Amino acid sequence: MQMKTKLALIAAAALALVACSDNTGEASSDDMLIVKIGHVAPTSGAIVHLGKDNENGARMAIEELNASGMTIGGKPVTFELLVEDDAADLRMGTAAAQRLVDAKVNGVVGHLNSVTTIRASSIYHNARLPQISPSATNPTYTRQGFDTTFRLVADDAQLGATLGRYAIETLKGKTVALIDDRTAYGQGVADAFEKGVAAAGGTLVAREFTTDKATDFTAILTAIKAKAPDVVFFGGMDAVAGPLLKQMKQLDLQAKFMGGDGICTAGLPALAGDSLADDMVYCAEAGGVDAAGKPAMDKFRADFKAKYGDDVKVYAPYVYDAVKLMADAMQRADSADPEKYLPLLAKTAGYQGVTGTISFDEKGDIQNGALTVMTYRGGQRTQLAVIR
Ligand code: ABU
Repeated sequence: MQMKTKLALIAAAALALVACSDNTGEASSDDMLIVKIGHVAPTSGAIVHLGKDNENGARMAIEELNASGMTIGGKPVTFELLVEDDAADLRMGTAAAQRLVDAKVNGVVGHLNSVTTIRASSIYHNARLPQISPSATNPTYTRQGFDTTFRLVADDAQLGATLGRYAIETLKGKTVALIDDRTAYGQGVADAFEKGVAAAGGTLVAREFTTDKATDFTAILTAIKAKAPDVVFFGGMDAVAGPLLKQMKQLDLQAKFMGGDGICTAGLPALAGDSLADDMVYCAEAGGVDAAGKPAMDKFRADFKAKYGDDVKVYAPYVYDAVKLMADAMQRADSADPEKYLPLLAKTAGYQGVTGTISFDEKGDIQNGALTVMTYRGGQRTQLAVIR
C-alpha cells in the first residue's frame, strides 16, 4: 500500500475513534479503548506557576500510563489528557467544568483552588463524574454529600489547627495576627489557625483582610505592627505571601510568618526575594511521606526535574497520584465507565502512591492524612516534621 493511502487510512481510523468515544469508555473501537481524563488548574493568572506544576504532574502520569501497556476489558488503553484553565476564577472554573462534561471525559483531576473545586463539584456530581482534587483543602468540598468527590490532601481544619498549636507550643509565640485573602481557602485556614492558637493558650491581637489579587499591604501591616505580634499568619497563596513578606521587611515588622500549604511552595523564595530570612517562615504542605516513603517521593522529584527542568512547586506529586489512582480504579473495575469504577475508587485502601499510602474515608477524604511542617533556609524549603 502507498504511504499516502496508509496515512489517510490511519487518520480516518483515528477520527472515527474520537467520534465514537464516550465516557462509558466502552465504544472507542473493537480493539482499543480511549480514556479521557480532564485536568483543571489555573494555567493563567497570579498562580500560573502552581497551575503549570499541577498540569505537568498530570502529563507525567498520563505518559507513564500510556507506556505501561494497560488493558481494560481486554483492550489496550490510550489515555488522553484534556486540560482546562480556570485562572482560579469561579466563573472560569464553572465553564471549564461544563466543557469537560460536554467532552464526555471519564473522570476529572482538579481543580487546584478550593473555590473552583467546590463550585465545579456539583457539576461533576450531576454528570456522575468522579473528581479527585490534589490540592483543594477547604473541608466543604467533601462534606456536601456527593459520592463523586475525593481529595488526596489533608484539609484546612487539620492544617490550621496543627499550625496554630505549632505557633504557640513549638515557636513559643504568645500573640498572633491574622491576615486572610477572603477566599474559601484563605479564610477557612485562618479560622482554623485561630482556633488552634486559642486551644494552645495564645492570644489573637489583630485580624486583617486582603484579596488574592492585592499588591499593597501597607495599611494592614501598619495596623498589625502597632500590636507587635510574635507571629503573623497569612491565609492565602504564595503569589500574595511574597509581596507581603517584602512589605513586612520594608516596614520593619519583625515577626515569624506562617501560612498553610498555599504559601508552602518551592516558588516562595523567588516571590519574596531577600525578605525571606532563614527560619522566619513556617508553613505546612497538606501531605507528606514518612521515611519509608521518601525514596519514591525523591525519585518522583528527580524525574520531574529531569523532564521539566524545574523543581516540583508543591502539588505535582498529588496530581500524578490522582491520575494514576483513577486509572487503577478503572483497572480494578475492568471498566472506564464512571458508574462502574466509581464504587471501586471509593473503596481505595492501601494504594501506594508517591505521596504515600492512600485510603479514602466515607467522605472521599484521605485517611490519616499527613502534614509536613517546613521552614526556609538558604532560599530552600526545609522539612522540619511530618505530623499526622
Ligand atoms: N490548599 C491551598 C490551595 C488551594 C485551595 O485550597 O484553594
